[in-house]
Amino acid sequence: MNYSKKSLLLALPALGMLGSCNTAPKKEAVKENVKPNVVVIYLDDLGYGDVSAYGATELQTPNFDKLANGGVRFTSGHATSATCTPSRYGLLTGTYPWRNEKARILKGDAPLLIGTDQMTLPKMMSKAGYHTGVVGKWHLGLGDGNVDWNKRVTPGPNEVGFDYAYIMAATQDRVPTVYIDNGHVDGLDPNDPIQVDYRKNFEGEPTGKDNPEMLTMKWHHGHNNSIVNGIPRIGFMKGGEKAKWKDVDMADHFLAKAQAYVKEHKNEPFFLYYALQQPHVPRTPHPRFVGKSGMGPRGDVIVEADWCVGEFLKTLEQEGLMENTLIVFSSDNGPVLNDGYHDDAVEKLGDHIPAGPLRGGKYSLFQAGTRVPFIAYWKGHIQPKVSDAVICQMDLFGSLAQLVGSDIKTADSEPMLDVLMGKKDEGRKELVLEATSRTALRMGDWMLIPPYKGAAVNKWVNIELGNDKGYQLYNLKEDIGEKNNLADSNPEKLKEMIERYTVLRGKAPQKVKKLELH
Ligand code: NG6
Ligand code: CA
Repeated sequence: MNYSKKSLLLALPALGMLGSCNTAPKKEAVKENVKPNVVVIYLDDLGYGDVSAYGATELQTPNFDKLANGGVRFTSGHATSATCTPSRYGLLTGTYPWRNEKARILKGDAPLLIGTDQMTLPKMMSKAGYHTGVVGKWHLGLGDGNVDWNKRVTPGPNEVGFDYAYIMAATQDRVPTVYIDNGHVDGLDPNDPIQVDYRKNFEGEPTGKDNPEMLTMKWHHGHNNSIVNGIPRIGFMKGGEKAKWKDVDMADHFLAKAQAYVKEHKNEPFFLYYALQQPHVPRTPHPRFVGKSGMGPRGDVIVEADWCVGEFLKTLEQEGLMENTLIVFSSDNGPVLNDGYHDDAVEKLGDHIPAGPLRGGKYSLFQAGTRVPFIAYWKGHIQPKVSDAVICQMDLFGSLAQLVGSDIKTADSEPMLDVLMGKKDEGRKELVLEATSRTALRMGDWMLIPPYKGAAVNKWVNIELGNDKGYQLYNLKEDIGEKNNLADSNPEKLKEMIERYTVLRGKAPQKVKKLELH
């Protein structure tokens, strides 16, 4: 069904036609508002079990829940990958990230990963008549590999389909720690130019490694380069003092930009990708959220993100856009506790289980790596329901193309608008999932993890990665926690899935003789 043709609303702008005879009629005298707005709210490292509507009992997320309980709450919604960059690549290009060798966790000065000639979700929406915007975390590279941060940083989001882009380049723990407004570092003083380097420090500049006395947050692994706001980061940076973000204000800052975007574009169809930075490290709740979860900063920033979503929804309501806006809510990968800083995430966890019933977490081929909260909400158009259909963020491309009446397709995105809208329960038949360049296959209720060398557990983050020297086969319907490996007891299913995996990946799984210890 093409929803864009359903509701034709012609509105005469107030008084625009009533001017004196001498006043020429305004160019846009008649406005068409025929297409629903689309907002993708995307969290960073939010786990399947981090949302109360998904079963969290120790943490309350009333605003995430409002979407989950008032929309389609998917129990098998997947990111393409268990880390950020590839997942965002899958979401925005509608193609599997493992097709692009470079789709791995990027440094803050990495070149733009998406080709400017490549089809993207915002380009497709743009061609369908939408204004397109991104606010928040980017982490898909910028420039051509040799960026001068003191000039317009290009190519970037504007060159791959976003009319408006207010972003941080990579992650909150990576330099440059500045906001970028349509390619320009926001608030940059030309007399204090920014320099960024990921290989070596700038002479005389303090680092987390050498200047522990300057730190307000201690690093655990990695994260011992330049110090900004007392927090040691990944990568070295010099200059740009006035432009540096204040970590505790970041949530409010991005929220205000997302709200302003909505207000500015409420009279035209818009597509907004609102990419929050929480609960990725460094976890820096604004003081008014400190202590609110009883779980330390990780819980507090989830409460903060929930509040941001609530405020954002209020803006849609105030502007009268709720019935005309489809909201998709999800996360780029699964949860992690200690991701490189001493921030009490482990110590204050209590009874909370960020992965819910799933095994693994961020970086893992087990379910918790990629199976994340995934919600579609549209007041008056989507009826509340829980859907067990398998759906992937990559499928938003095809599904939104159906919504806006575009016939543009990508290699891997499946058009699933009826599934997204809760009208159909059959989702994807098969889905290749990725975690740090390893892949596995989900087919219906079945999960195949091929043999991989490498540690079974990443000892730094204390997460089971899914590596084993033999095949792993799980029936997710009966064994959501992937505890019973059925590879030996169900050789037919194993064979069928290995064959399918080989076709989809274009290569057979590797053989592994021995597992590495760490
Ligand atoms: C890792 C970082 C981790 C996080 C991750 C990216 C170290 C030791 N660890 O390399 O802290 O930044 O990259 O996370 O540096 S993601 O969600 O953006 O993929
Ligand atoms: Ca992430």
